Amino acid sequence: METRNVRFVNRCREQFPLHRFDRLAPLMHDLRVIKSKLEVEMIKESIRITNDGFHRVLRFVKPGVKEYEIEAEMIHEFIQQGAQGFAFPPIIASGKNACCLHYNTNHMVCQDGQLVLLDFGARQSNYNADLTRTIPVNGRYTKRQRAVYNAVLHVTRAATAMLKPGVILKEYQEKVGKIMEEELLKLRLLKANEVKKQDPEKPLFKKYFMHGTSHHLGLDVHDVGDVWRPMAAGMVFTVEPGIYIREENLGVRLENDVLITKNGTVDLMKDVPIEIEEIEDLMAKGKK
Ligand SMILES: [Mn+2]
Repeated sequence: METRNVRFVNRCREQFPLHRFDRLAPLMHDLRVIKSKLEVEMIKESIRITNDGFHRVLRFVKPGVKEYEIEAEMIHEFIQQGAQGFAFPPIIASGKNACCLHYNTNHMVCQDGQLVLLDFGARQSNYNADLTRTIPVNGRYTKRQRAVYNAVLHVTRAATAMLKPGVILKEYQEKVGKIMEEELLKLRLLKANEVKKQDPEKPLFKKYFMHGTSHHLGLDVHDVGDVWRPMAAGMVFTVEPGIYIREENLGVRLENDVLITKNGTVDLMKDVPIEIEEIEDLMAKGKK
């Protein structure tokens, strides 16, 4: 069937036979992956508002709050600051809900002793932030939660350091998998002898870390961009490893947004608390 678009293209070709016709999308995608200075400023502003929302949540969370009440705290901060709203439907996942990757019904009660995973971001001027933090409902991480959290934090930092001009996203993803594998061995979630004989096409770490580490960020949260195009200065990526242990009703993910430059990676979320001590301190202050 001849669609409206095809009719339009044919008419253009007839009327302007000497013009060159190309698809616009690939050209736009190419332009969109490299952010201008102003675009980076817009992303930073969305991140700043997102960080304010996170601080508000740190003061608010305690046993008995509902996931949707946390969502309401976030949107209150965003709208109050003139943002357009959420960059995407936020994930507020307490306890085992964190193991369900796209959980966003946000209807459960946060229980004492659980973690709550927060994956959210503000959008303003059409540019998005994409943040994930995993915080303890009662303000203190347990020993096990700490161990898993710090494993994820280690992978986040190692992965961030790997992002630089020339790197191919697909190859980077494989290297991140190796680092995650080491962490899962240390946590005794994987056994060394089983890892040794694993099928390289189906590495065992995927049981606990089953999604990609990074995506482009910009006008879309999952912004356009060719995954085979080498990284270049001006690209903005998320870094978001996670460990999800269904047997323990425990899931931790951390996510920062970073800018690639000629002289290394700039963590656009360096001001957003991520260390366990910072988060526990801020949560304790909020209770006073
Ligand atoms: Mn993301």
